[in-house]
Amino acid sequence: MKDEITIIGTPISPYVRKVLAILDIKGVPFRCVPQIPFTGDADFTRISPLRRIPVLKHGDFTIPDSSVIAQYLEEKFPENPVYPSDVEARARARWFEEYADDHMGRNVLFPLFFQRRVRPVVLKEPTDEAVVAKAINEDLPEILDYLESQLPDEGYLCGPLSVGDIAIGSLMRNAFWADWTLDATRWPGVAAYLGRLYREPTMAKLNSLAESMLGRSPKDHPAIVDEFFAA
Ligand SMILES: N[C@@H](CCC(=O)N[C@@H](CS)C(=O)NCC(=O)O)C(=O)O
Repeated sequence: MKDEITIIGTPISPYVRKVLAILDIKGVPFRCVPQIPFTGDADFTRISPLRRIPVLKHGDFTIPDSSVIAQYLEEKFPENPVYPSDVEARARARWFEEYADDHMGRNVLFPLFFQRRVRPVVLKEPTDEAVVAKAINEDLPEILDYLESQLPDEGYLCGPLSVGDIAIGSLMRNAFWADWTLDATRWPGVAAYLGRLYREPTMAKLNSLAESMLGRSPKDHPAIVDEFFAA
């Protein structure tokens, strides 16, 4: 279909779930092609020069990068906004999105999820335990201290649920899938915040989709995803 939206990328990726969550919140229909990273061919490199997921296709238009896609979706489909209307709150939401995608991506996702799940399962390489230990003992505590200092007692980081919360919640979920546990006595605000976030219907739904794919062969993933979104 001419105006069909397709997201290329496995929902196991927090960057992919971020854009799927935005589409779901906005009620925009889409298809998802659950491509696994690190396996792209020359065709994929043409649409994603950094060979990363997600990539959005909207009719004839194609663009990579979750933050660019998120902004595009907000501008194309302004209903049910995920960027706050207040300028300062919007800047903060973009900051938390960037903090999650970049800093938490490098210091949480890659050392934990990549080392413990992607390396052994997808790349057939051993986990580097020193990298995992540094993330758990040094980088994650610093990140959680920062988030704890920024969180309100109730609600979300910048008022209503925003792209910043979606990015942080999506990324942290992958840490749990890498057998990490959050010390709720040391970071009670973060624990309560993630609890609230994961009870949001969109987040709950996408987390359960990704959980149903973990541990299943990649060749089963397209059928799992199609069935999930057809239901
Ligand atoms: N800044 C990018 C980061 C996306 C990203 O790093 N995706 C990972 C999967 S979680 C990927 O495709 N990695 C493959 C690679 O780096 O070669 C975004 O927000 O879309």
